[in-house]
Amino acid sequence: TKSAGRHFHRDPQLRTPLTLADFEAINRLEKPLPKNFNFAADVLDQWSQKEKSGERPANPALWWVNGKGEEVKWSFRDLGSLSRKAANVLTKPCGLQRGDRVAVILPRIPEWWLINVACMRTGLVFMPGTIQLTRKDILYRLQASKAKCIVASEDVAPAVDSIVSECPHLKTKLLVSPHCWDGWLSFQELLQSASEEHSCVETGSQEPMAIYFTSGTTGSPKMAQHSQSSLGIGYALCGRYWLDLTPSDIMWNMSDTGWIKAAIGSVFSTWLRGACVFVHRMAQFNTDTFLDTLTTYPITTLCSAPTVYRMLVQKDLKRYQFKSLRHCLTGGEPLNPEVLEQWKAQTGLELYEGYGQTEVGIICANRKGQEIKPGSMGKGVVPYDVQIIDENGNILPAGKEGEIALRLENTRPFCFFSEYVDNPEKTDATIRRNFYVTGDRGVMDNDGYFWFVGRADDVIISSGYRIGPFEVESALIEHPAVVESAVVSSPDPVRGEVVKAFVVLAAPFKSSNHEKLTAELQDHVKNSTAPYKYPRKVEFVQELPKTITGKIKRNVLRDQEWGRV
Ligand code: BCO
Repeated sequence: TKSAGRHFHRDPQLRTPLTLADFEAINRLEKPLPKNFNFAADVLDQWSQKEKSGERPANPALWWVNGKGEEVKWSFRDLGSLSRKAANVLTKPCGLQRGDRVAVILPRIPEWWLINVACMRTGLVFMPGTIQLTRKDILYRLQASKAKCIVASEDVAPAVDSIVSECPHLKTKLLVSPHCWDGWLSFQELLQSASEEHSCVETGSQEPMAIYFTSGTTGSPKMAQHSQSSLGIGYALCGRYWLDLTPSDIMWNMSDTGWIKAAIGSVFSTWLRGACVFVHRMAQFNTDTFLDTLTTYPITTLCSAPTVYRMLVQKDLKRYQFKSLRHCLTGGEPLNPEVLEQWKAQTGLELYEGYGQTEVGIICANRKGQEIKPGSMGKGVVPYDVQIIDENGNILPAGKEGEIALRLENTRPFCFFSEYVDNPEKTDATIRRNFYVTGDRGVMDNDGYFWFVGRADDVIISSGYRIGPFEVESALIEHPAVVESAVVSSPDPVRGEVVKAFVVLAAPFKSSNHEKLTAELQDHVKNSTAPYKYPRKVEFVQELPKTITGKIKRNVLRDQEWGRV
């Protein structure tokens, strides 16, 4: 039944539902994209129906633990009713309207999933951010996006309060906490009294759904915008062939809520397949907690960054019995073949690496059942036509190194990001002739497997984080000891690569104790911008290599670090 305006009453029994087979066919480009699509109504509510009719096994939709004895288990039906209440919180007391942007900075707590689904139900644009963000990072995000609302936990609420006067577009602050704070609406309180009746918005397939901030070589992070279908339909085949999920599976993807990896592994792929999303709160990463969790809970499928596996294989894994674990995945940075071999030797399980980007999702993956070539990131995934190209957009033959690119037909693939918001130049710069260029270099072998070589630009990939050197240099220059700096990647046995800063000191600091000054600069960066970006290595130099026009040659320093000179 149609109600006022563009809102429909989405009773899943009254409309012909799209099936998982339909979503897969759309990904294979065998079926057109539907005009309208809403993940909450078209996927989650359908699983809720299947749960009710006994067509889905009794497996929670969300299973959250905090390691301190607290646990939350929601069925799809629970998720449905709670997210409808949350949707009413966002539209009524928060006064938000379809298309408004909402910054969501929460740790791994169940409310993050509720707010995410509530944004889908109301057509709000969800903008997740890690709780490592500092006041300066949050200010930039709120100003650049003109967000109308911020949903935050106590971890970042003081930082938000310190900059809120500089954000004229921000109307509402919603706090997720058992406590009340001055100037903030309380999510928990409002949720309790909210109605369960909510009509899901009929969103267009191409309507914006989420914005992810992503770092580049220059400037502040860009806003990569995704549509309802790029995230909501685009991972159907990934969930089947890479993650190998069924409704009986329990998937633990450890990624922080701020990254697209959380969307892929802890929302869209997993729920498209009707599997259970498992979450551990784990405020601070710890290998013992990690391994205990795998032995305690019947987790069948695990996804974590290669850095985590590098840390885990240093333990005696034979002491642990992962009773239910059957499928392990990794991505976000390159996996070294030795770690794959060690993990397999100690656990008997393969490690299936995938490769992707915030902008376009999963590009290459090792499909379950396909031969794994250790060190390779697998083959291109449907519907992408992955190629290695040169600087003029010509396809290079197997064995030749070049840029990893996706061939474009007449239209932009629906699973692509739609644009960098307010930045047409940067959006256009991703296209070279009829290719989308990833900015990564690689090689394809004769069997169609892709091998990662490195970034084509100055971006640093450390522990799975994408770090822009400019962001770290901008933080360093704020310190009085720093005249100028150059930030590059440097090899690291555990984190793959780390951030290294070459720093030219101001005269009064030249004779300072270097060890103390290093620690001071590291703390300074951690306070200025998200701490994961801090330079784990610092070297003080007299001058930086420059071009005749005065531009710092980061590549010279990077080559020096990687022994390429
Ligand atoms: O290692 P340190 O102790 O020296 O420094 C750590 C923290 O202690 C510190 N820190 C955090 N909060 C702080 C703070 N310092 C001061 N004040 C605070 N409030 O900062 C450093 C943060 O580093 P970290 O996050 O790497 O921490 P940790 O504990 O070593 O974690 C290790 C990993 C592996 C668990 C973590 O690095 C990680 O989660 N990496 C994966 C990132 C990821 O998910 N990437 C995927 C991106 S999406 C994508 O790639 C697209 C694919 C399709």
